[in-house]
Amino acid sequence: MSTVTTIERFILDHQPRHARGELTNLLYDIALATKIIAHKTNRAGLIDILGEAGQMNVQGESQQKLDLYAHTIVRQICDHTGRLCVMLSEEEEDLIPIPARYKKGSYVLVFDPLDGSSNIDVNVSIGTIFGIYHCVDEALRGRVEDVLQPARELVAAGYVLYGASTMLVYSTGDGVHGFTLNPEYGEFLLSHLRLRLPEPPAYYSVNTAYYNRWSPGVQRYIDWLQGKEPDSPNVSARYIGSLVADFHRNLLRGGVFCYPAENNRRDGKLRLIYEAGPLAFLAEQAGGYATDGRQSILDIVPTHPHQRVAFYVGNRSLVERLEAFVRQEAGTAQPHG
Ligand code: AFP
Repeated sequence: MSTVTTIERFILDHQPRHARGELTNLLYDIALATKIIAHKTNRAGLIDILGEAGQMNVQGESQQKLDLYAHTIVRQICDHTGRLCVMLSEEEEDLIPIPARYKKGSYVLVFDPLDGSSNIDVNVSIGTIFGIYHCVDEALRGRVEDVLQPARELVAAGYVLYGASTMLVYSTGDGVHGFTLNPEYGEFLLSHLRLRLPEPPAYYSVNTAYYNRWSPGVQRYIDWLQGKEPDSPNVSARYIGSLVADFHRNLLRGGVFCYPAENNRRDGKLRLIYEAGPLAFLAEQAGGYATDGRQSILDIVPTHPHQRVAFYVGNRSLVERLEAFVRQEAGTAQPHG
């Protein structure tokens, strides 16, 4: 029988020698929270049978929207363990402080508890995204400065995909590793060691319904992806509309995911700190690249916790080509090979 590696074992084996175990335990807390979320999302279709959101279910408990439920689970599992100084969630406008009655830790957790939640009702894959930073000043309790760090400073990042099976994919800066939840044991087991974006890439992913809202440079880039230029790549289109699922597919098959800025939405739709940043970190760890069109997502210093950003991520060859089209549009084009 081949060796089975649980996520707990893997995280422990891969922590640096000087580690105090705080990050290891935080990653394990996140894995635990997402196992609980996975259990709940798997029962999502039963809500119609067992009770609508806002009503009492058969156990007499009030039903919660799943994204709020996921937010609460992560928050409750992580707020009292002494590993965090502050949290930021897509589901809460304000920073989430660690209550004064609990010990404060030295890490910062940013997360989107359930991304793609409009897909829940139609049984399409959804996901949780997370990023972990060191707090800026260990002597202080969490402040906004702690979450306004560029993604290049991430200590770890990852996502959990609730799909045909549940997968946790993460990196602490030493490659990207994937674990598949075995529902019989309730354990994440190592299934994908050192993921790399394959070449040549297979897919491009973008919502072409918004074509008329994009700048001419972005339109020309999408035309290029669609095979309209002599040097177009040979890529096929796939778009789920669920960021984690689109990113995951492209990570395994190679490709580029695009969510451009639009005429009426100059900063795009996706969030920098807890969506684009962590996925950009993973992409670079897998040999890829992420940009807003002008600079690496990893170098953007956020000015607001819920800031949005245009987002292109995937194989470096495809993503850098977008930057070339944008430069060309700005009239500062470099000759492209
Ligand atoms: P929802 O959470 O509203 O479903 O949005 C999902 C999402 O934030 C991200 O997961 C998708 O990549 C993107 O939006 C899809 O947006 P469009 O529907 O505008 O293409």
